[in-house]
Amino acid sequence: MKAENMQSRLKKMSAALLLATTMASAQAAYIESGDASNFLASAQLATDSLIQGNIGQGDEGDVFKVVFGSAGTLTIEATSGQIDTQIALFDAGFNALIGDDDSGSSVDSLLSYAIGAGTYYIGIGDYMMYAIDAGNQVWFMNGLPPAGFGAVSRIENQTTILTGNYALSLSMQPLNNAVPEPATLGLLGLGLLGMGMLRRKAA
Ligand SMILES: [Ca+2]
Ligand SMILES: [Ca+2]
Ligand SMILES: [Ca+2]
Repeated sequence: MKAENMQSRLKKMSAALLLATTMASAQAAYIESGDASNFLASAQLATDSLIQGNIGQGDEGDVFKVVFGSAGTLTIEATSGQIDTQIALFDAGFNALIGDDDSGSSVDSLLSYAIGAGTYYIGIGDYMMYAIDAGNQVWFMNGLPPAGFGAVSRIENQTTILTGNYALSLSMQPLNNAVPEPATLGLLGLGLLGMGMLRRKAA
């Protein structure tokens, strides 16, 4: 092999290696499309457990629709470094479940909530964020909503806001449903049956 050829091959190999490394380190994310609505009914469907968006001037907040295939403890962590994040979780019926302002690092938000499988909505904006229900009651999106708070129509910022990018990281604990799937149960059942047969033979 000519030295020239060898060099060109090495170049190609290192380029391929670089690409592979980049692909492995780049986490998939759902990127806010334009400006996500602050109304729950017109929320953007986020298809990844990492959501990246932006709060611009005049942006009342962003709501994302997320769908979970199994039950578990959902943890939502907001990180920004630019805005003072405030987040809240809503169920499929638009009921407010829980919100958080500053439980994360610095003024970032962090919350955990036990959920069932299904559709949920996550709202985020810059402090101070309020959820407004169909009866025009307002809930400051921190802690649990007051009793009797109805279905939420929108989230809204009611002061001058900071602007900037944010990331929402969603994680479920357990990651997969802890209940064994039917196929696993079937195999387990066969194994137990086999053990029973072996015992009978030995007797
Ligand atoms: Ca936005
Ligand atoms: Ca928005
Ligand atoms: Ca905050």
